[in-house]
Amino acid sequence: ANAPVNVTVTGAAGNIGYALLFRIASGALLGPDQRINLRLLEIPQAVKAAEGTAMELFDSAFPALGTVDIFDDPVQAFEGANIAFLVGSMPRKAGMERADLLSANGGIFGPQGEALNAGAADDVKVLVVGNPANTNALIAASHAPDIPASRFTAMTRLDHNRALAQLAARAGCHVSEIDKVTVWGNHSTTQYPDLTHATVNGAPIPEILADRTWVEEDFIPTVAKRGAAIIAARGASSAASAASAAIDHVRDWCQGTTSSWTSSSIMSDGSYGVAEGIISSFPCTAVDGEWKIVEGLEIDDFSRAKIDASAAELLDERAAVAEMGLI
Ligand code: NAX
Repeated sequence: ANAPVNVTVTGAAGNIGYALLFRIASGALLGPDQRINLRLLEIPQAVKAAEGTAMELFDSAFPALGTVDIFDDPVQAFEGANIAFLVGSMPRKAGMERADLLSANGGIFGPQGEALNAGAADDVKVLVVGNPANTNALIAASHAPDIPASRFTAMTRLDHNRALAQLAARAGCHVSEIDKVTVWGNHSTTQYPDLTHATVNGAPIPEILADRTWVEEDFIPTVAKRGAAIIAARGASSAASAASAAIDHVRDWCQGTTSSWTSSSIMSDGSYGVAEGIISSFPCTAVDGEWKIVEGLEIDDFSRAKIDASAAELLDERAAVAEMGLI
């Protein structure tokens, strides 16, 4: 049998944590035969709730689950981590200034980046889910000089999955029949879900793309604002779908992508005119444990403007955290 894999989950007592931990422990992440040791990080006030979740994990008698340890200190929680899900954060609340939002998250993701740098395993893979996810990932990466920046990623897989679901409904097909959809940019309302290259059962979709009213006024805003629609309906933000997307992201990263590509927020190398040094969403494959940007796609004028606008927002966020000394 393989050695156990150490998986650290921050914000373990929260809504996404509650959905994510049971999927990881059930084998959905690395298969039913890979033993996983869970390391849960919470703030001191939420440690007791995390202990309750750990009791339920214990009671589930998962064959793939090894140990479960709970910490309120990031240095201990990231010790030996092979995979880290950074879920706990300070998301924007009504009336919050951007500077307050970014500085609160700098206080979380700076120290977590340092702790990862100090103690994580050499092969550590980091997925930031906590918002503002892309810039939080940039902050963590900048505090971990010994870890390749390519190991810090942010989650746009939920946006990608939402785009697949919306297109499947429009095309009258199953999501599994769709390929070559991309979410570009920031995990925010400026994100650009791009259907230009999309196929259904291997065939392009010119009739759907010709319906610009649907693409521009229905599809794009529906995907970009889906989080708010879920809150309006459930009275709580997306949790199980976010956890499922987090599993999809890390599973594909470790085991390889199975479709032509998926969407992943990774450190830009300047591809497609997206400035270097921001963590932005691209069409990506995962091969041998590394994300690779799918190069050479044609970008039309509409897409160009949308990609540029979301990259500009990420550059703005980077400038703001740089000015505050957070990166
Ligand atoms: P909850 O508020 O239910 O849970 C967050 C948990 O994080 C809490 O238990 C809190 O105690 C803990 N926490 C806070 N600071 C921490 C720290 N410094 N170290 C460790 N734990 C800490 O939120 P939940 O619904 O689980 O959402 C978590 C995050 O995911 C939010 O930032 C949210 O905005 C973000 N999302 C990101 C998505 C994405 O697609 N990238 C989609 C879903 C979600 O909205």
